[in-house]
Amino acid sequence: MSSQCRSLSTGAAHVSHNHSLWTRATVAVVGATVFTYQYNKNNAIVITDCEALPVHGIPGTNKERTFLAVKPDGVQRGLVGDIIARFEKRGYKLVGLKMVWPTLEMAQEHYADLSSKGFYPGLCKFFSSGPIVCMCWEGKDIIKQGRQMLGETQPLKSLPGSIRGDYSIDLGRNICHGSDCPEAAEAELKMWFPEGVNDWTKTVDVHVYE
Ligand code: DAT
Ligand code: MG
Repeated sequence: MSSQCRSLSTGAAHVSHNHSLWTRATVAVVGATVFTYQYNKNNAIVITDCEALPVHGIPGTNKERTFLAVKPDGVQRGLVGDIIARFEKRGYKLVGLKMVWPTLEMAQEHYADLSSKGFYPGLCKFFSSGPIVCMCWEGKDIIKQGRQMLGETQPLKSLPGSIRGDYSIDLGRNICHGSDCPEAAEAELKMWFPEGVNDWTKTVDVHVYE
């Protein structure tokens, strides 16, 4: 149950209505969270079900989400804070964050779509050579904007101002990963955040979105 659900459940407990006992099930939508509630014998609202956002959010809305990772080279070079700061300062919302040392099998699963490429074994070996920092970021157009902020796959083609354009030179040491489409974001977020993320409300969003 999300904290939003818990707080509505608590906050609404004193609301009183004249309904028959336990007979009415009603659905409310608060933000993107769907609640089903009933009135108990004291005419208090009781939340009976709370459907939180899926881990991949809602593509095409302000609750779109993507999977970004600082790869082993970015962690070794001390770029975690800088990369997080870029997304924070732009106004995006961090909803998931953790350090993971991927096994070779996890790397192979993550890059499964590239398994036919000659560089796949080396890519997976490097990706599992040390800890990575896994992030789930949320906001309008975050999948495409995240890719732009990362830069081109080939660092030498990445513009200054992008993460890869500022900090990398060689293709196999390009610092960061970002989902490239909604389908990839869903699969990658389900893989790296099976425990889910945090559906928190960012109060400054009124100064980020009009
Ligand atoms: P991206 O990371 O921009 O999504 P990708 O998914 O095509 O790029 O490839 C994954 C990673 O594999 C990429 O960040 C670096 C490496 N890679 C891609 N193409 C490569 C190539 N031709 N030779 C060596 N490594 C490559
Ligand atoms: Mg890719």
